[in-house]
Amino acid sequence: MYWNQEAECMSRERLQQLQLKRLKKTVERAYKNVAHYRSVFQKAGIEPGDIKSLDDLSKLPFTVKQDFRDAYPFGLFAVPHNEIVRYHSSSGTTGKPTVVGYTRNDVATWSELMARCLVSVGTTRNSVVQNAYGYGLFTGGLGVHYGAEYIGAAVIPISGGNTQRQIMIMKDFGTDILTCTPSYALYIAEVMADMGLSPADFKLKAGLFGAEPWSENMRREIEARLNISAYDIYGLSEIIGPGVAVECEEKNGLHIFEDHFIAEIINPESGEVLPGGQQGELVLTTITKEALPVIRYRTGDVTSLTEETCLCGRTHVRMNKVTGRTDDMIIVRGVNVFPTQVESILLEVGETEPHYQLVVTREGSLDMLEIRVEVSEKMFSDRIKRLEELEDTIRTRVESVLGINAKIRLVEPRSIPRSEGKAVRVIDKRQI
Ligand code: DLL
Repeated sequence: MYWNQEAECMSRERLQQLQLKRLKKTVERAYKNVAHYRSVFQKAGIEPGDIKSLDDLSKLPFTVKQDFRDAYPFGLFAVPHNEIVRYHSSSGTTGKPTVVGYTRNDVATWSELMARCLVSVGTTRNSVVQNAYGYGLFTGGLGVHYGAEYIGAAVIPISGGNTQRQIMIMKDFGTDILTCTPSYALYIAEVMADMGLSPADFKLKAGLFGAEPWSENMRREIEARLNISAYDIYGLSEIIGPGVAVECEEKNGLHIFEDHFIAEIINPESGEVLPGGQQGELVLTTITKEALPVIRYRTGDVTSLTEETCLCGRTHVRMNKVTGRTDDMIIVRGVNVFPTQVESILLEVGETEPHYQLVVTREGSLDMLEIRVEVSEKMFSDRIKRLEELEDTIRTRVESVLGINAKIRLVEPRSIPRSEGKAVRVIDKRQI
């Protein structure tokens, strides 16, 4: 099933012509309207007119998350403010978050792409879509919402949390499509079983799960426990939000919507573009975005691309499931966390040593974050009450900055293993 067969099944030749036309326009607009791009292009000795073929894309400099932070809040925008109709922001960054903006046309494009994603997993205008992605600055909630409404399906804008109520509504409203993170889907399944309910009590058919990495094992688990078909959806705020790529019924890679984005895979060390099939860092360029054109964005996500034809009939390139990150970002309950954010909180609070570790586990299907941090000899032999106060201070600060409820464990001096190379800051024990 397609939402836009013409776009999704276009011949590769026509697709590439379209990409080139749109790329040229994007590069010109970025150069003209965004000081950052003008300056980095000039430094690299490149002008928009140098882009004559799709291969020329590799001449352009990369954009990284830090560029968004440096330009906080609106420095990378390419349109005047009165053209912006929506802001979103990415989760879990200390200090300056990543701010993104959309024009009316951008919201329309995004709704179209999300409609494609939902239809790809079997949503129709008769569907009831229970949208348990978070509503708010996070792109998941409103992204799915607009796509579902665009199709003409009925959306339940329930957002995440309050799981028992979520399940009651799912049953009573006859939900057939569930959208949320894969870990939350598993949690819903557990609570369902605790409530004495079985999949037969529901009309659920399919789920659109993303915003965090998940494995084939996890897919099997979710599919068995909820008796549904589970599909992967990928996206990131900097590019548009959810709706960059989605699986089709073949579940063999996610089609990237190439009429709106150009994908490359690079060697994360050298920045060199890798040939098809090789694993590396995904780099994305937007070619239709108005408010925030993004050129060669280094996603930090590790995957590979295949152009082999897909049985579903779509011609767009497929990316494999994301297997990891090139940096040390972890995603805990849907929140993106960098160890350095925890580090700056610890430094700010003081009274601890600069030796810490983040231990992530999954209890049932809920992610748990434990922050282990060494305290000084003196502090360690101090009264328990003082230690408890310190734990409390750190916990409160982590909660307010990162939005995560973490367990803080103060440990003895020199008990966190030292490393001769890169410090091992993250121990991820989740078996996903
Ligand atoms: O997570 C957008 C989204 C919402 C995608 C709902 C899918 C569904 P950010 O908060 O900016 O945006 O986080 C983007 O999350 O660079 C990946 O590391 C990770 N990520 C997103 N989707 C997947 C996925 C949203 N399907 C970051 N598999 C990205 C693995 C994913 N990782």
